Amino acid sequence: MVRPLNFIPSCLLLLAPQLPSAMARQRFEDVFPCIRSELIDHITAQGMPKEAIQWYTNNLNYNVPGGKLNRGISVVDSFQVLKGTTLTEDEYQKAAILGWCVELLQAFFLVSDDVMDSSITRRGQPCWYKNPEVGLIAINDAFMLESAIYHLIKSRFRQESYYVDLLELFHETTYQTEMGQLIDLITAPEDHVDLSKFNLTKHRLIVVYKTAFYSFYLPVALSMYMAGIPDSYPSPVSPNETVKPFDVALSILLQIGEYFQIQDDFLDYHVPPELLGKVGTDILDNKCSWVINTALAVRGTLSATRKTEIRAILDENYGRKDGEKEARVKAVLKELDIAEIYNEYEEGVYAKLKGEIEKIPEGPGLGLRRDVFTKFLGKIYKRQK
Ligand code: GPP
Ligand code: MG
Ligand code: MG
Ligand code: MG
Repeated sequence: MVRPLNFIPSCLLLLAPQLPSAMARQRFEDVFPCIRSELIDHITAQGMPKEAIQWYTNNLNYNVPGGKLNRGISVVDSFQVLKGTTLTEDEYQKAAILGWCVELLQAFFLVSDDVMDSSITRRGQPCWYKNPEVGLIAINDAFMLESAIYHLIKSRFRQESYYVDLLELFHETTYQTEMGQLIDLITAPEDHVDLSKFNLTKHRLIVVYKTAFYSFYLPVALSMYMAGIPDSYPSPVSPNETVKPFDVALSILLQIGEYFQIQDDFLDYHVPPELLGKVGTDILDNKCSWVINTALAVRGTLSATRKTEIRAILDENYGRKDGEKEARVKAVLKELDIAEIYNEYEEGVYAKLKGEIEKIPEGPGLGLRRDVFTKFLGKIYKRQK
């Protein structure tokens, strides 16, 4: 494989203040082999047989590095913003290791989620458990991906003052995601449609717990611990006020996470597969998505007769594995002008978040930086895929 970026000396990489994203990605990807070696060396030193070492290597290679890596890379990006000056090689390595721990957590979730959802493919290949030799061993493989996080954090961060903060954050985030998974599984089973279980409040709860804590808050909070951001500090613009930076970050990032998922739900329904890069299946799959919840909510503005008719159409046609039924649902969504409601939502949430980010007090010392959030928001605003 040709990898031209390897010809750039690492001293030049260190000097570059803003790496173009392909280079930043390559540099992050290049840390994965070190992490894999450390994990493999460890189980080898435990005296595990050759087959187990090979199995674990396959597990790591198949499930960890093949995704978009946005979560992992955002640990590094946020740390860079908070630190404000170019990272040393050691600082880069540490941030990247925490980034890969987020990717390991994601791999643990996805390997187990695919078993629970009876999914067929993931990241363009069969789901891990679908490989005939794997099957339900995938459950143990998922546990090992999770345990790898704590092995790496111990080996690299045991001496740091924020070691316990990292552990608690990973544990709490995992628990929150499991709660989200629970409500997702019992609200929208694929084989039993019951729209009376759906509403926008439930949707928000599922999204925040199942996705936003681990995808948006976790990477930023990790970088904040690494950067030494204190739990609270006097506001640099009005010193009588106290800033609680982790609370501020949590509030903004959970909202960004919800916005991101609402986009995902809307694009699944609205964008043709040739533009989206995948076929949207939320309607067929009985997903508790923003689109169906919004449709159920706006029925309130229609005449009583049309309201009843629309509810009957949705009850009969939503979540059935049938293209004609899906088309009937889509016709109702068009009638209700879900696309217009989405545009209004997007403008509103963007303005609200921009306003909240601008209110973060910034000073010359160590503290939260608005740029951590504006970067996230800028990347997703008006995205089409
Ligand atoms: C994927 O959601 C699953 C998660 C984000 C968290 C899983 C949590 C566990 C504790 C296992 P999904 O099933 O809605 O999406 P996809 O279509 O990617 O499977
Ligand atoms: Mg799934
Ligand atoms: Mg799922
Ligand atoms: Mg989706």
